[in-house]
Formats: sequence, C-alpha cells, structure tokens
Amino acid sequence: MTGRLVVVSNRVPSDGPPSGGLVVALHDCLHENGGVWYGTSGQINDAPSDGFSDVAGDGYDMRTFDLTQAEHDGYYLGYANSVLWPLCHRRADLMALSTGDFETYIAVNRRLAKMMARELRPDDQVWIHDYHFLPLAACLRELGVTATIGFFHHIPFPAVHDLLALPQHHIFPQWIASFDLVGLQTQRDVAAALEMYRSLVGAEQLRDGSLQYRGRNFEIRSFPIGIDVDAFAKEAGRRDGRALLNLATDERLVIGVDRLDYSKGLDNRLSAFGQYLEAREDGDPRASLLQIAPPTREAVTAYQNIRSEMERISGKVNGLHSDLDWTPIRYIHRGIPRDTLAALYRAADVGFVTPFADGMNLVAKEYVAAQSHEDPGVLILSQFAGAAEQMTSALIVNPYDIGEMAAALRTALSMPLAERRERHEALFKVVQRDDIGHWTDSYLAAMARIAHKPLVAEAV
Ligand code: GDG
Repeated sequence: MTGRLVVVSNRVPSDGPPSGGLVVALHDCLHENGGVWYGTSGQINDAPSDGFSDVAGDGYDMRTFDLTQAEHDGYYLGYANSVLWPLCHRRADLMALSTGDFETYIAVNRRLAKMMARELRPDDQVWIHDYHFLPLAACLRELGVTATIGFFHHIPFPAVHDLLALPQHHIFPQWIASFDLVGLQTQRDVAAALEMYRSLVGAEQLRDGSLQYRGRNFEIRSFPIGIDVDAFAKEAGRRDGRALLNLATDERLVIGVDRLDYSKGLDNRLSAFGQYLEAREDGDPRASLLQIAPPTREAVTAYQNIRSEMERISGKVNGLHSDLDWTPIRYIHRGIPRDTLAALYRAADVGFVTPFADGMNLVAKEYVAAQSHEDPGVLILSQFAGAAEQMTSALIVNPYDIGEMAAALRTALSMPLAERRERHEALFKVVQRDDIGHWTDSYLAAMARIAHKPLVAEAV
C-alpha cells in the first residue's frame, strides 16, 4: 500500500497485547504496513488536551487523547450512546436528547480533527470506525484535509423514518458524503443509506455505483465483518466445556453470549426458553440455558431496565422449573475469558442469537466456528442480525415472536445428526470465506482503488 494507514477508533488497544478479532485484525494491518492508530486514552482530564500522547505500538504509532468529564458525559455517554446507538437500533423511543450533548459530540470531533489535521499527509489512507466519529471526515475536510478517508459503520444504518426522529438528521447526508468510502455490514444497510440520499436530499447513484452529493463523489458498499475462524476453532477444541459446567450426561446446553444491551433481545430470549420448558413433553431432553451477559454502559439509563428485566425473568423461570439437582437458566452477569468462552460454545447444542437489531453479530459466527464438524450444534439466529443475510442455513427466527423461538428451540434440540451436519457445513463455509482477513483486505483494497482514482471524478 502506498501512503500510511491511519486508523481511528474510540479506544486504542493500549492495555497490553490486543485481543478480540477486530482489534487484532486492525493491529495486524498496522503492524504489516506501519501507520498510526488514533483514539481516546480512557483517561479523564480536567482540561481539554491540545495534543496527543504516544503509546508504544508494535511497529506503528498509537496516539491517544484524554476527554474531560463533560466530554465523556456529552460525547460518549450522551450523543453517541444515548442518541445514535438507540436510533440505529430502531429504538428512537429510547433516545435521550439532552441539551448540549450534540454540541459536545461535535466539539470532540472538531478537536480530534484539528489535532489530526496537523499530522495527516495527502497520501494517507484514513480508516475511521464507528458512530462516535460520524462527523469526523466533515470536520477534517473543513480543515482542508484531502487524504482518502474511509468509514466503517459497525451497527445498522438507520431507516429514514427513524432518522427523522433525530433533530440533526439534515446533517447526516453531509457527514456521510465527506468520506470517500463508507463500509456497511449488509446489503440491507446499503439500501437504507441509498434510500436516505434518494428521499431526504434527492441524490442518486451514478452509473458506476458511486454517489454524488454537494460536489463530492463517494461510495457506499457492504463489507460483512467476520472473525478469525481458524484461531477460534483451535481455541474451542483445547478444553472440555461440559466439564467446566458440571453438566449431567443427558443434559443439553443452549448458549447465549451478549453484552447486556437492550438491542440484543435478551428478555424475549429468556422468555422463549421459559416457554420451551413449559411446553416440554415427557421424553424431551432436559436443557439448560447458559446466558453470559457482561455489563456494558451502565451509566446510561436505558441499560438499567434491561438488567432488572433479566433478573426478573430468569428468577421467574428458575423458580418455576428448577429441581433439587437442576437450575435451568445460568445467568452470568460478568465477562469470562475468551478461551473459556470458546470451549463453552463448543459444548453447547444450540447457539441462541436473537437480537432485535444488530449490525452483524459476531457471536453467531464464533458459535459456528467453535463446533466440531462430526457432531455440530444448531444455530438459532434472528432475522434482524446482519449475520442472517449470509448465514441462511441457521434456523432463522423473529425475535419478537416468543412462541416461534420456543418452537425453534424444540426443533434444534431434536434435529437429527445428518441435518445438523448439513446446516453446519454450509454455515462454516460462509464464515470461513468471509473471515476477518477477507474483511480487512477487501476494505483496504477498495480504499486503495479510490485513493488512486483520477481526481477528475471529484469535479463531475
Ligand atoms: C458491534 C456491533 C458487530 C461477549 N461477552 C464476552 C465476550 N464477548 C465478545 C463476543 C464477541 C463480541 O464480544 C461481541 O460482538 P458482537 O458482534 O456480537 O456485538 P457488539 O459488541 O454489539 O459489536 C455488532 C460488531 O460491532 C463488529 O462489527 O458485529 O453488530 O453491534 O466477539 O465473543 N468475550 C469475552 N468474554 C465475554 O464475557 N472474552
């Protein structure tokens, strides 16, 4: 690649060796090509900083900046996580529109743009991640930055009628058009973005697939994110997950793994499991649900309700169905190590992934990667996870329909081996083909192609 790779994400992996697929993949790209990774430090400072601090990176530079308490509250907890997150997850009703948060969000993006603009070079390829930085390219362009700037939106692109609930919706098309390449997870997201340009501002797609808005030419394309399949499969085979749980020989296991977020459909999932238990007939296997749900964004009010809902439903189901030697729902409200997680996925007969809305959902892919090919488990997947666009051999369910999910559990737990193998083989193929390496390679190749496009295209 010519020019440096410059990555921007809310946090940089400054606390030791990177872990988790995305962070490792970005680390590997930077390690290979050299470059810079910008992001917040995770530290709160009394005064806004006017420059970056250096963190030792492995073969590349890591440049971090601190936030003030007011910035953390308004930019991170406020506009990013209490407005944009619910908006993009079809929960405009949960948006907390507080005076000043939008201004703080813009101010943080402006400050970062100002600090970056001093350091960026015209031939840099800048790759910005996530909804924390939607206005960052627009801020950089205002400062005269001409480098190629890409964006990856990890979460769903909002539908137009949801976007209209955002008081600042009119700036959205301009923010997006300031990037050169906008990566979305699915074709469904691309369709939503194109619909926004068509219906809100009347911008149409050109014949080469790119868009033209306010004199800028840019592309919106889907790049479904994946995982490091080989590494995960290897990890999953190292330990016996069933032994970790002390499961009885004939006990079946259903697993759910999610940050405790209202978008993940956890309440309906637990209810569906309860309904499955109620409808269980003599001879049906005894199954337990292991739900791992580490806390997340607890300072945001909307997250406090889901926590008490989980406690209420799991308490109710366990109260009704537990036996002296059996607790049907094991609900763990904390994070567990990645190697343990991999072994637990492998031990589970069913992966139960039922978000109301999700950009992709990597848990679905991790579950498939962790299965043994000889005796694989069954994936139950919400139609609203981005992953459902690729993983069509899963049992696809509507996460709002508790009865349908309970029936899917029954089907999954009694599925014959031949069908389980057939479905798993098809799913594994897709997950392996579109792995994390393919995602970074295809995104960076598209950005490099745009970087080398003759400049006349810009002036059309
Ligand atoms: C966003 C988008 C998109 C979870 N609990 C533990 C743990 N995890 C790991 C999982 C998985 C990751 O966290 C969660 O990834 P998801 O993709 O499921 O969801 P988000 O966090 O919402 O991610 C999403 C993703 O970005 C990537 O673009 O797919 O749609 O919302 O890797 O395994 N890991 C460990 N312990 C836990 O307790 N070690």
